[in-house]
Order: sequence, then C-alpha cells, then structure tokens
Amino acid sequence: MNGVPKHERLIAWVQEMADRCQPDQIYWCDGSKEEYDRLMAMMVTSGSAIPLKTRPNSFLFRSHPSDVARVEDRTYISTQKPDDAGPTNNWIDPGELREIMKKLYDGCMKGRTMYVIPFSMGPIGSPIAKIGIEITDSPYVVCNMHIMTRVGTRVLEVLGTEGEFIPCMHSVGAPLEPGDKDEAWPCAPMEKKYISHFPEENLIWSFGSGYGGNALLGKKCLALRIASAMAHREGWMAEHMLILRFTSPGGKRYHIAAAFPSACGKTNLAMLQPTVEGWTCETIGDDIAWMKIGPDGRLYAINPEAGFFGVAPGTSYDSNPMAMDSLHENIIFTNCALTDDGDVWWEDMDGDPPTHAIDWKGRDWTPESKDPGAHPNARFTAPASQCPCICEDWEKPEGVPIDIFIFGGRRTGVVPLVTEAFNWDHGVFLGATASSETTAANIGDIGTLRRDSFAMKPFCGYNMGDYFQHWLTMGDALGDKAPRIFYVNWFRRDSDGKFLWPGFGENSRVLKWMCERVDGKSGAYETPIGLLPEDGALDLKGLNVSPGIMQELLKIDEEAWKAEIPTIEKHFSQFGDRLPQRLKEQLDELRKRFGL
Ligand code: SAT
Ligand code: MN
Repeated sequence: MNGVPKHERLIAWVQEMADRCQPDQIYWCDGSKEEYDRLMAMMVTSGSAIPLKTRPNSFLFRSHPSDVARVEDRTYISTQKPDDAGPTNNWIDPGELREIMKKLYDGCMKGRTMYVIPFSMGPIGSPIAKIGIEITDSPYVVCNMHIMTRVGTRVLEVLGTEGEFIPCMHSVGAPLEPGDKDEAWPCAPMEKKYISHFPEENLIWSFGSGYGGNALLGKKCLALRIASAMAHREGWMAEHMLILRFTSPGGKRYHIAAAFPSACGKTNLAMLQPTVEGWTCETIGDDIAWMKIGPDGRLYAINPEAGFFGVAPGTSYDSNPMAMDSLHENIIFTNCALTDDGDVWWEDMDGDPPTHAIDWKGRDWTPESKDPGAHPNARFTAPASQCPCICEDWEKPEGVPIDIFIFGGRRTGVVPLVTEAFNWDHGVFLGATASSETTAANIGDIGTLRRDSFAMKPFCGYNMGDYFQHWLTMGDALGDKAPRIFYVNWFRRDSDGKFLWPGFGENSRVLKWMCERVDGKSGAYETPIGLLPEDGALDLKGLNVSPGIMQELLKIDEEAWKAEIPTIEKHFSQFGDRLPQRLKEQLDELRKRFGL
C-alpha cells in the first residue's frame, strides 16, 4: 500500500470498510497531477471518459440514464430521535439503517479498487476548514474530488496521528465478478441507493449513485448536511450560498452571500459582470458558505470548496461569460452532448446548435431531435482558480466579512424583483418561507412550487425548526453588526411565459440598490411584505425595460399574497413546537399588515 498515514483510527476505519467491501486493492490518493492523469487515462481506455479534442485535458462522461441528479427521496438524516431530523428530512433509525447498508456494502467493491481520498473543505490548515476522508470505488469521483476539494498528502500531514476527520463512505454499488465487463457508468438501481447521514457521529454512508451531490461527499453531504448540524452545535453557520465581492466605483467593497435552490442561478450571480457603470464583481464561491463571527463581531465567510460543479445548459457568453472562460481546459463534463469536432455542446450555448452531435445518452442528435442533446442537469466540474473573476482573497483563511444576505428562488408570479426585510427577524421569516419551483437538480417533478427554506430543504442536517432558531440566535449574537437581508426573484414571467427581467449582468442594478440601502443612501417604501425600492431608486440607466414592465416587476398583488398565507401556515405547522415563537409573531404581523 502506498502513502499510508500513521493515524490509527483512520487506518482501522479504512481496514474495517475494506474487510466489508472486499475490494481487489486499496489505493491512498496523493492528490497529484500524475495521479489525476493516470486515473483519467485509465477511464479513457475503459471507455467511460471521452477526451475532448478542443479543450486540453478535458473529458466528457455520460452517466447511466437513471443516475443524473441528486436523489432527495433516497437521502436520509439518521438521528436517534426522528424529531431531531425533523419533518423536512427522511429518517430511518440509525441501527436499522446501518444494518440495511452493511448488507449492501458486503462485497460491493469486488473486482474494484478502493480509493481513499484525504480532503480538506476550506484552505488546508484554515481555522474554519474541516478534513474529510472519502472512501470510494469510483475513479470518476476521485478526479472530481481533485477539482472540487483540496486532496492529498498535505491533508494527511495536517491530520497528523490523531487529528479529527469526517469519514465519508461511498460505493457505486456494482461489484464485478471475474470475467464481468464493467459498465461505462456503474451504479445501483434506485431502490438500492442510499445517501445516509449520521450527524450525531459526523458520519456519511452513500451507496449506489456515482452522481454529483450523491457521490462527491465533501459537497452537499459534508459541507452542508453534516456541517450544518456541527454549526448548530458549535455556533457558526453552514449555508447553501454563493459569496461575491461587489465593489463600488469609489472602491468600497461589499461582500454578499446569496442562497438560491440548486439550478436557480447561484453560479451566474457569483460570476456576475455588472452592467451598472463603475461597479465590479469578483467571485469567492458559487454554492456553499461557512461563516463564523470574527474578533470584530462581524460575520466572516469562506468558500469550503475548490471548484465549481455548475449546470451546463443555459451557460453561454451571454448568460455567464466568466463561467465560459473558466471552461477552456482541465474540465470534467458530465452528460453534455458531443459534437462531431470533439467538443461539448449544450442547450442555449452561444451560436447555432451543431447540425449533428451525439446526445448525452450516446445517440445521434440533430436540432430536429425531440429530446435535448445535453441532460438538463448536465454539469461541468471546473477549478475555481481558472475563473477570470476569482477574487484574490477567495482562499483567505479567515474569510470575508458579509454585509448582505440574499434569499430567493424561481417564482413565475407573485414575488417581486426585490424586497428588503424590515429587520433581522423579518429577514429570517423571508428565508424560512422562501419558495421555488423545482428544477432538474433533483430526480423528481420539475416546476412544482415548494417552500425551500433558506434553499436548505434538501441540505439541512437537523430539524429545520431548530435551524430557524439558530438563525435567530446568530442574529442576536451579531446585533447591529448583522448583515442586511433581502429577497429577490429574477424569474417573474408575463402571461406569455416570457421573463420580465433580463437578469444576468443586469442583476447588478438590484445589488447596487442593496449596497446603497446598507449605506442609507437610497430610498425604499413600506409594503406589507417588506421594503421596496422607491421610484427612481433602482439605477435603470441604459436598461431596455419599459416603465410598465418595471411596475409589474415591483407590483404587490394583494390577493395573490393573501393566498400565500395559508401555504406559509401549512409550511410552519409541520414544525409543531420546534417552530420559534418569533417566527409565529412574524406571520401574525404579516397577516395584520394585510388587514387579516
Ligand atoms: O448534485 S449536486 O448536489 O452536487 C448539485 C446541486 O444539486 O446543487
Ligand atoms: Mn447547490
């Protein structure tokens, strides 16, 4: 065995898993480029990776057609008491779940290599960073982890002989008997997939899926589900948020953290190219923020990841030039279409679609085909360091001080372009009642409206009622140093289904108003749902949106809002006595403001 560390607990855990899973061999990852290249070359030979002719060191993978997104129905928070997982999580008793999964893990790596990946979430050695060890039988996972996290020997050095680590166990669940030919994308059938979390032990067990958040366990499983439970215990925050730096023409910096559900434009906002004159934007993270109160009493955020696992379809030089310019080399593409000249393609990329391509299922595709060429949840895995607008401070161990929180989601109607919370408690209410139409990032219905509190419904590792209280408690601790809270909806449509707001770079106009609000420089008026920009307060210079449409974007339809209230009541009622009294009061006040 190569590179084995001298950490007894770690060695014992790896040995225990190896005894159960029975791999042909165990391989300790060192995180080197040589290792990445070797594994990729192996996957090219086996036929699961396709090298791209137009992008150096970049590869296309096609998943099994059933393994294309996270599986919320098969994702579990396993606590001693069901109430500690709460009504928004699937729960199985930990003893029972372990027995089910032990049987699945028995011999599940036969014919395969067991890779052991030491990784750090956050800059190695940062006081906010955490170390995880992922065991997996998927070389695709190893290569993705190389990009998405900091992997290798340096992590083991920090871990030493007794350091704390979060064990992250993963198998695609497809053992090979002698003579079996491997699949290009091995995985287990849906009813055998389990994405399990044991937050009381800081432990992750994942089985049966090779895709994204089900398999790259540093991301949703560790950095959100396990970390949110740790943060609750320890008094910090792990949130599903992008982080950006927005700088005024005078050089004043504002740091913004924004929570939107998966596939609702976090990556695009994080890489925003402002259209408002003189303002600039730099990216710090596009998916996850870990935040702690600093010595000066402000809230400091780091991005625990090292890469972007972004949605490809819809990404173009129009919508996100910075993402496009991050993708020229060293990229893993998953479930994109392959063009005849050996490049990737996806729906709504710039220019005309290719006249012929191979779709994500490996079939011939032309613009006349009825199915899309790329899966709607096709992804790119890109090193954050390749983003042209990455902030020079993106790896600063102490993080950046947050000025503004934004919540939001996809809403065709009702919710206006932007609202400011009256105060912290009202802001927490806006986060707790956030709603969005579902996307292809999860396997299930698309376009169904659901309450996705703080964009954390799929990612909160404990009772969400307690999570709401944690937000209130953090606000109390931050006092007048707490970030200001806003709510946005870029996705309002007209009766023909056309988006009313141009979005993308134009969203900078809304961010500018927020910064001016923080500085007390811009006006707002009170409505029953919050503060809206006063006439003329949004900088619309050079924007081609008619006053009528602006009015529509900022309209509060009283009847439609009154109809939302019972759905908020229903959402809140599931938390029973774990719902904080202060949120009940917020709901009462909302009712009163509508004269109910
Ligand atoms: O599949 S992931 O969970 O990594 C992406 C997402 O759903 O946001
Ligand atoms: Mn996400």
